[in-house]
Amino acid sequence: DNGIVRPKGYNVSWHVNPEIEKHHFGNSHPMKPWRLTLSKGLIMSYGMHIAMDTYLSRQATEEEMRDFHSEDYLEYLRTAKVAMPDDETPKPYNLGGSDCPIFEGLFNYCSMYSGASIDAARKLCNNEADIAINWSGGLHHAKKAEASGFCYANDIVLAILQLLRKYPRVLYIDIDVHHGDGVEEAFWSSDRVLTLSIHKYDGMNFFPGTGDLDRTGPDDEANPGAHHSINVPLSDGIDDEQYIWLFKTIVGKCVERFRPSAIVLQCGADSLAGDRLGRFNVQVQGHGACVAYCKSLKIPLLLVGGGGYTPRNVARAWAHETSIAIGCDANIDPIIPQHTPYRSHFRHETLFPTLEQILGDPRPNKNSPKKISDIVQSITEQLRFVNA
Ligand code: ZL4
Ligand code: CA
Ligand code: ZN
Repeated sequence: DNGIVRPKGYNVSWHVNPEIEKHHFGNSHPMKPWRLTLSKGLIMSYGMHIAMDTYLSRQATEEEMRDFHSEDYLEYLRTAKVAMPDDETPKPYNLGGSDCPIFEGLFNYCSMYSGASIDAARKLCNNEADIAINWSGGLHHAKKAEASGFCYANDIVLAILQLLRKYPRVLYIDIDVHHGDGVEEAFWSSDRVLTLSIHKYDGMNFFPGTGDLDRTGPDDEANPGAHHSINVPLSDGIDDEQYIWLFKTIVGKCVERFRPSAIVLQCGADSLAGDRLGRFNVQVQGHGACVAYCKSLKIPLLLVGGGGYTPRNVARAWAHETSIAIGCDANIDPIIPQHTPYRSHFRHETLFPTLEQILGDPRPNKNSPKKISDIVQSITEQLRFVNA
C-alpha cells in the first residue's frame, strides 16, 4: 500500500506523450523537454497514475492550430529546415535565434504539446474530468505568427478557445516567473477571459519586458477587454509566505468579481527557488499551494506546465502538484522512492532526497511588505470594473 487511491466521484485526466520528451533544443539550451521524462518517472514511481485517467495525447491538426495561428506561420514551422551550424541567414517569425532554434522534429513537437492541451480542455468540456493535466504545455509566449521565448505554438490559447465553446468565462492564471504575454495579447480585447500573470518585472532587464501593474487591458473603455488583464510585477527573492498570500488574495477577488466557469493554471516551475533562469525563492510547497487553492474553488481546472530550468526541481513540483490534484498529497512518503527512474539526479544532493525539499542558496527578498500591499490595493481597484 503506497497510500494512493483513486478519488471517488472525482476524475483527474493526465495527458502524456513520450515522443515530446525526446526533442532537443540544442546543446546547453535551458529548455530541456527531458525534464518531462524526469517528472513522469517521479509521478509513476509514487503510483499516482493509478489514481488518474492517463491518455496518450495526439498531435493537434493544422486546422486546430489555425484557431489561433496564421496559416503562413504554421506552413513555415512545418517546413522549416534545421540550419547548418554556420548558417546565419535571418529567419522569419523570430525563428532560428538562440531562444527559438529550428531543431529536428520541431513541428511534431509543437503539434504534440498543443494536441495534449486541446485534449485536456475537451475532457473538461465533456465533464469527463474535474482536473485535466498537461505538463508538456504552458508555452505562453507564442504569438499568432511569431515564436518567442522558447515557445512556438501557444497551446494555452488553443485550449482556452476550446473551453470558450462551452464555458462563458475563463480565468487564466500564470505562475511562471515570466510574464504570460502571448495569452494576454490573444485575449486582450475579450471580456470572456480574465488573464492574471504573476512574474518578475524589471523593465527591459527581464524577459519579455512587459507586465507592469498598469497594463490592465485596452485603454479604450468601450473595448470589452478593458480592465481584463491583471499583472503582478515582483522583484527578486519573493518567499512562500508573501507569494501564497498574494496568490490567494488576488485569485480570490478575481473569482468573486468574474465568476469564472473554468480556470486554466499555468504552473511554470521557473518561479521556484534555485531555478537556472528564475529569481524567486518560492518552494515546492508554496508553488503547490497555488494548485491546492485553485482546486478548492471546485471549478473545472486545466493544469499546464511552462518554464522550469532546474529539471529535478521541475519534477518535484509537478509530481507534488499531481498528488494535490488527485488528493493524495498528505499520504505520500516524503522520501523519493528508491526505484524512481534517474533517482541519481535527486540523490546527488543528499542520500535521502525528498519530494518537496529544494537545496540551494536562498535569494534575498527584495519585495517590501508595502510593495505587496500596494499591488493588492491597485488590483482591488481594477477589479471594480470587472463584472460577471
Ligand atoms: C539560451 O545557453 O532574454 C539559449 C537562452 C541557448 C545555448 C548557447 C547560446 C548562448 C539563456 C537563455 C547565447 C544565449 C543568448 N543557449 C540568449 C534577449 C535574449 C536574446 C537571447 O519560461 N539571449 C532574449 C527568454 C529569454 C531573452 C526566456 C522563458 C520561457 C518561459 C516559458 C523564455 N530571452 C537574451 C538571451 C543558452 C541560453 C541561455 C535565455 N533566454 C534566458 N532568458 C532568455 O516563460 C516556457
Ligand atoms: Ca507569470
Ligand atoms: Zn518562464
